[in-house]
Amino acid sequence: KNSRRQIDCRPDIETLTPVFLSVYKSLIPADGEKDKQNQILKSLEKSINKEWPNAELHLYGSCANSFGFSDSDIDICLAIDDNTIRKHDMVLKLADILRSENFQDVEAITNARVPIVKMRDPQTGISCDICINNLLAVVNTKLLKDYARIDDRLHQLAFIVKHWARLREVNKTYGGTLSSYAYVLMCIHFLQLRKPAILPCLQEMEATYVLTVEDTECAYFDQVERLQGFGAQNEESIAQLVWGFFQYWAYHHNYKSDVISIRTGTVISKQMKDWTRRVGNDRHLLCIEDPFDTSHDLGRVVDRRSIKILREEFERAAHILQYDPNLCVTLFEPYKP
Ligand code: 3AT
Ligand code: MG
Repeated sequence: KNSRRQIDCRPDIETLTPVFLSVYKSLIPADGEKDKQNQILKSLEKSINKEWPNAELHLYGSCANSFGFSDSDIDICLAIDDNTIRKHDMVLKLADILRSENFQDVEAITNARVPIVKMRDPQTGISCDICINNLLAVVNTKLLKDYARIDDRLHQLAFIVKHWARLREVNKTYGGTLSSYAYVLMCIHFLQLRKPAILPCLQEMEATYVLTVEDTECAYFDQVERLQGFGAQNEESIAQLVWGFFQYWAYHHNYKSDVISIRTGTVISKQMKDWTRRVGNDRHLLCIEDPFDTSHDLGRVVDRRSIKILREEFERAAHILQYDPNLCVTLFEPYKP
């Protein structure tokens, strides 16, 4: 298919860097956001410790991995060592506790892959999802945050991609498209594969952080302050990278055979993972390996219908980035059915 051929980037690409940077800046949360989050965490801790004195709360997801917008929800993990009560019952009990402490819109969601309690903090109006003992998510949050400290271009690219995905409505796992977490992994992977590389592969380096969570060993090099300037050999601007990211997912990714893996810093084969056929609801049409839970394909939610939508959106974005003079408007134009 000749659409696979390498095409040259539009000649005026550099004029777009300031435009992308201003979009990026408009999405970064203000300084006060962190204080609000910590305030919620404190009041929650107080309420929960009455019932479970040994419970600890951890922030995870975009409020802690540095990839959050100012209006992102807060994801909280309740860590508790108690084998006497099932997770399902714990979620129900947690919901009761929060209701009695006057948190708003409290709702226990027990039938999800990860059971959670949803609620809203009355003081700040911020919505929170609270899960129980999901420590792998706390560790992958730290990994993303550490990657973000190596090169600013990851932060910029991921914000722009997340913003695009949200407006184009391809950021809904229940609709068969991808989670924010999956998009950030796609950005990390893309920057690991630039030549010269903009990001290293932290899990292939000497491990300075090691933690075993539910029989999974999580190990990687986390002294990222020692990697400042890692990507300096590569001078690509954010405009070139956004262009390249969509070119890759529109025309160069091999959907038939490849799995992207930030754990190895390469693409690996579906064959090797035994992700070649549908098993249950997992179809493996777009494969993204979780960095720690390596049996988990973050693209598992993608089905026949949504893969088509996703690929059309990648192609749409690539086309706009290549040809559209008014690109910032069209690229981020809200999806209209
Ligand atoms: P938003 O800004 O809320 O869209 P987020 O990074 O908080 O982005 P999610 O709310 O989708 O992303 O997920 C919250 C965290 O849960 C992110 C990641 O640490 C973890 N997580 C999400 N999906 C998965 C998954 N399929 N496997 C493992 N961890 C996941
Ligand atoms: Mg979130």
